[in-house]
Amino acid sequence: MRQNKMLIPTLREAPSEAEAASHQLLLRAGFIRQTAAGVYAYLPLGWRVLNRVANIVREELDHIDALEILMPAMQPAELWHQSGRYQVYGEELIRFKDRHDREFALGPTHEEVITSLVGNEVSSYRKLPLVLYQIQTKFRDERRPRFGLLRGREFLMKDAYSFHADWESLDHSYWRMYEAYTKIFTRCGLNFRAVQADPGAIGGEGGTHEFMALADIGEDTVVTCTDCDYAANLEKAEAGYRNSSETFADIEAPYEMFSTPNIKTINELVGFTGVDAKHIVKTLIYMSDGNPVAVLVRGDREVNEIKLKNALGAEQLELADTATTEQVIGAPVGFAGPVGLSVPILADKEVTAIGAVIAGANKKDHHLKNVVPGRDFQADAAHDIRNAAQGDPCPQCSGTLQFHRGIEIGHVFKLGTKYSGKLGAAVLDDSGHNRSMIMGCYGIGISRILSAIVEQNRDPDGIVWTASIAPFHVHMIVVAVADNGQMQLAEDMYVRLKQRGVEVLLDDREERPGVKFKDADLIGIPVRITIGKRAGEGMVEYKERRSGEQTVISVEEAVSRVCGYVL
Ligand code: 9G3
Repeated sequence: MRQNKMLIPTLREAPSEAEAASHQLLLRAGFIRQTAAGVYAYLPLGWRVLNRVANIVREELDHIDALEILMPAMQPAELWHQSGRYQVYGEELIRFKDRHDREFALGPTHEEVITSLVGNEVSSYRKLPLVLYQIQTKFRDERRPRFGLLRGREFLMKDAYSFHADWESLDHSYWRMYEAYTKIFTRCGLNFRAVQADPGAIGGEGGTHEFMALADIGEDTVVTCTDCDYAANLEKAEAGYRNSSETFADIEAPYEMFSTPNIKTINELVGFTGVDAKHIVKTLIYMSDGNPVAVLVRGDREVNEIKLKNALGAEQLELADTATTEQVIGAPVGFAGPVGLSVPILADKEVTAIGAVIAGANKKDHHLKNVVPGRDFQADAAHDIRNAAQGDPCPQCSGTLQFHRGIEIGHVFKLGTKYSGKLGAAVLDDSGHNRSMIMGCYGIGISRILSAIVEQNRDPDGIVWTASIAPFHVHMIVVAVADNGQMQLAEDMYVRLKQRGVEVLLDDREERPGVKFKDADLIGIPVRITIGKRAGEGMVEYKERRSGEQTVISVEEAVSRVCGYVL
């Protein structure tokens, strides 16, 4: 491809609103342009990379016998009414009416559409298992789209759905998809972890895994163990417990009230008493499906609201507002404690074995000390409802937990019959009974992967594309395009590389060499071949973008080295 005929509008500076490095670089290198907040156009280079990633996904999914289809983005609202999700999703679900006033949604995902479609077309268990996938634009009206392609409102996803007669068959497909994801992300050159995750609103029984690309810009927290393969999203990560040998002196002393004028937060209490936060109990009042519940965690811990919601089996969970909290504890917020409360108490497991602690007195400007859980109050239940913390013991081995930031690039779910039951996708089993199909669903954020790759593969000069998904394999630069000898050598070399399946971007622009080199570093094509004054001797400069290594070698040597490096 001749760069003079290409559209690669590189920029010296990124627009100020671009905060993430990948967002800045994809804009500056001329890969994408924003059309509206969270809505992007892919220019030729961006489109080429997007297709390289999509084709790797296709190869690996076709390899596990998944069938590619394409579903519509326009989804009739009736399907969402049937699944009961039309109300669950608020403004994030883009709704509109057609000219006949019929309601539609722009598809954020396709469980309803695919389940209805398969339900209509498949009725015998002999047709199962069936794994269908599409690579298609999704629409989610994020309140705060940010970081370019990392969190857009219109994005490219590969979403796959599997249909089974039994759980064993689902399990088989789930792990084949899991392995396919591992191959896909490895071929994309990503540093990723597969982590145990929480199914969230999508629901479904039997577990789910997220694939996380490690990057500081990532919104998720990935928890891994120093010694074993334990890995989980912080939403789900368990905190290991070691029976603390620590005993507590004068535990038989009764609790007693003491004055803490206007001391409301844990930090203020630590400062005022000199007692470490781990000997303080934090009491928070939550509304669980509208009913108040007191939640207790150690003073130095954070409540994990996903674990809490799962422990309570609540549909709706949120912190009680100030008025409700003050009504429940009979005192101002900040003096809440478990002793003498009239609402159910759910304690984090750690609190039940914590020994004598300080807690709120449920009385303005007062706390209690020497409170002993189990003696001075009874928790109605004890569960792991706290966030794991860096340095916690691993729940699987004697190692310790470490935190990383991660970008979710893939997610695999066991759905069970959550959608097939509601949308009537059933098959006759071998004894003639009608059974709802058992489903799995599997997503990859194709456009998000571009940003994840750039976050992990860049340097001060620009992007450093991995050969497997680079927009071109070779960036060929002619120093003096007016010099026939140089141009002729370039043309010959271009043809020889093309014949070997090497994709070449030939920079034949009337630009100063410095500008061409800066653009080449910014765009990040893996190999740069420079044709300059030694063209007459058949010598060219060969440079690898990633290592920066450069040498002057013969055309022949350059051709064979390029093929060895990029194919
Ligand atoms: C919605 C809106 C946003 C959503 C969903 C529905 C996320 C929704 C979860 C999934 C689960 C899997 C198949 C591919 C892999 C992920 N955001 N999810 O269901 F209406 Cl507005 O999409 N779907």
